[in-house]
Amino acid sequence: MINMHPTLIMLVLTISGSVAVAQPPAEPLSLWYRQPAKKWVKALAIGNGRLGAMVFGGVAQERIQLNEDTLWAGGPYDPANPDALEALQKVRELIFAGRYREAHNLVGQKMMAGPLTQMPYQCVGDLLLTFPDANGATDYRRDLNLDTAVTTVAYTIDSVRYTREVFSSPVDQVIVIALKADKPGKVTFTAGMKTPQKASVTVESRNTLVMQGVNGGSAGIAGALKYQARVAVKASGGRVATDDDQITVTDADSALLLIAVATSYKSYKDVSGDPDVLTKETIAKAGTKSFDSLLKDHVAAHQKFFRRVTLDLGTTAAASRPTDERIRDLDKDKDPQLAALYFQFGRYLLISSSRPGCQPANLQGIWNESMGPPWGSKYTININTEMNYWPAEPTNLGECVEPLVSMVMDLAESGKRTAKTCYNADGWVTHHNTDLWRATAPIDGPHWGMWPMGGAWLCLHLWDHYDYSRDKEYLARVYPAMKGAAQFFFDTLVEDPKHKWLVTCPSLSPENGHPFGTSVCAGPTMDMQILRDLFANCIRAAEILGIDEDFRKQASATRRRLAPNQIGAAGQLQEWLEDWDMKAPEIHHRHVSHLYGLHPSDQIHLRTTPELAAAARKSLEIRGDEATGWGIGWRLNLWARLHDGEHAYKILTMLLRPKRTYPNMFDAHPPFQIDGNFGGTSGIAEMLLQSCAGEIELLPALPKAWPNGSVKGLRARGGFELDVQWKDSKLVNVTVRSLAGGSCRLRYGTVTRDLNLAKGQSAQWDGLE
Ligand code: FUC
Repeated sequence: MINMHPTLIMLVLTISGSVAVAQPPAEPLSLWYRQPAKKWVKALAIGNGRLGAMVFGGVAQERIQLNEDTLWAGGPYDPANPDALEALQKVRELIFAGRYREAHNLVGQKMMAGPLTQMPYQCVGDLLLTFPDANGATDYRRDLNLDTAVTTVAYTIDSVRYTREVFSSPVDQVIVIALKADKPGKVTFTAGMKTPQKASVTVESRNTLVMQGVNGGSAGIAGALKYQARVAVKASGGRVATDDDQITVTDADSALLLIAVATSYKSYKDVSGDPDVLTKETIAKAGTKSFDSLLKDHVAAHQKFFRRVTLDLGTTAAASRPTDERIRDLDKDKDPQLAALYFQFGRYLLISSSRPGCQPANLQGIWNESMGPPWGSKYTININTEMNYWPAEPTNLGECVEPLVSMVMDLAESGKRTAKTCYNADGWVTHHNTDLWRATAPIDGPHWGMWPMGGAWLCLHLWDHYDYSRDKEYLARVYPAMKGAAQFFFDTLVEDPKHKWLVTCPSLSPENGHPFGTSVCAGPTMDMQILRDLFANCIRAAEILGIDEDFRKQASATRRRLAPNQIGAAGQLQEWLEDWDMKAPEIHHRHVSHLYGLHPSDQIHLRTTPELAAAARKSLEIRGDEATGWGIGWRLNLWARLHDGEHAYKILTMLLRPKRTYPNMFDAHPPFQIDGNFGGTSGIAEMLLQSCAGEIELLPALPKAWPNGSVKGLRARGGFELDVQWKDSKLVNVTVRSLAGGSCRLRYGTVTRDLNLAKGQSAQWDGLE
């Protein structure tokens, strides 16, 4: 066989008059392919925040794999271990005596949650559409248009052009499938459903498939949810026939399918919802609308968020090739648009998995085909959930943080019980994971679970949402949760006998073992950094709200006594209280927890703390570039904060290669984990604009590979929106709009410009003195 470039094949076929190979879609912000997906990581993801699907695009059979974001295993439960409190003092003594392994064992025996694992996120099942005699398809293409959030499958059989459009509408709360052909009477298929859940499938009213079931139990916690998926089939022309559990449409001109899914979940304490009523109502309402009006409303709701940011990093011929080939050939082709596509895909995924009113994006967003997904597809809050939300504020998707904020408000309630039961402390605490039921006790085992900082880290996102919006009403609403997180540490920080600093104990530097046979220790660097942010943000919030003077004083006094960042013998930022870094068993560990201070925090910054920044750089070099998908995503953001555009670019390239990016652009931990996508999106934004350490810095880590380009609509702290344009690797112009009124300092290299803008006012700058 002659090895011909696809573009050449297209040309030959075009000239010969029969175009059998699909052309690229008109919209450049599209993922597209010339064959159906055989594997899940090749299928295309759609979602309205709550209701998700993976669309495979098969010709003989379409598989639409469905998810709903409250269909998790189990039911309301409280896993706090009542034995924990009794062991706490002894554990602390063992740690301060350097008897770490004994402390580890005691934590394992007395302090871990019951059950030891949390509940997994699970799938709804599949809608299967079977097309008889669908052989010999030509000109096949499936694509996902990021600008409209619609996925389309199109192919030709016997001169009939078939198209299938699928989207998940945030307006009408249904997944819409339109099946069309360009000749009348050509749409014939059978619709059926299957699921690994305990459920049955029946046909109702001659045109509706109904799957109803209950969720599974896990680790001894019984399933407490009912769920229902309802598929209404409407054919234009032709005939509709049913049997027990299938609907067959024959010789129709077109067909429209609406899918509604609901569970009985109302809150982490209340599972009294009625999925039967909910899905019926949803279908009845959506069923009154035409396909065109469903589509129009869906696209408008999506574009309201998506179109706020545009990114141009330049385009080459590679951009017209199918997405899987571009990822495969990244090292051969010059393809800057792939990075822009990845950036926008991350924004698309956040809009599709985290709309207001939904659950936050979990380890897989909302996309999961399994009953027992990796790590339960939960909320791992020692990095992964936070990383999911890194791009939200900077890439102008502040509304998408709302589900995370709601979850933190729940945790502030459920974590109160854990704080009292396990530590006899006021305030609230949550450890390294949580789930739909807002479980807050330490899980999995001491090495991973004995980390009381998850809630404190999440509070950074509560503050950031204020800092980017300057919405005081919102701040007043979330402030009690921030304060409660701080109060827990007032009651549980202890004095480290050697230095007399205040430290967490027991704790650990997430998942990284120190040289003494466990990770369990006192006062790891990351904890101290998180607490410095938590206390500082509480103080600022209380000042803005004009309340809680005594609490502010206490926060400030406690903050001053925290263990400081320390530089070790290798010139590195120490990960622990003692200089253990070079003796730790895994010096190339995926987590880079002690670099939290450099990113996402700005406690360590090239300009304000240059020595610590150099030490952080050293730590990063020692850790190395290779890591899991999210590990690479974090490194990308860190190199951008170190203003090393070339190194950041190298790391970004590692993220985009097939080893870390599946053909459908999902991040490969491996397996699929969505945090790497979001870390990548955030990292690209950080290369172009940073809003930290009191300034807005333009093009701080621009790599040589992107000499010309522009980005419009990025957000900065203080309620600013910026458009930045550059040419020959130099800033040409920046437009700053103030959405809240206020001052800011812009920086380009060594040059700064101070601005004071009224609400709604904008200004321009060319970066020159
Ligand atoms: C943390 C990480 C793993 C994985 C899991 C979900 O435990 O260390 O790599 O991402 O979360």
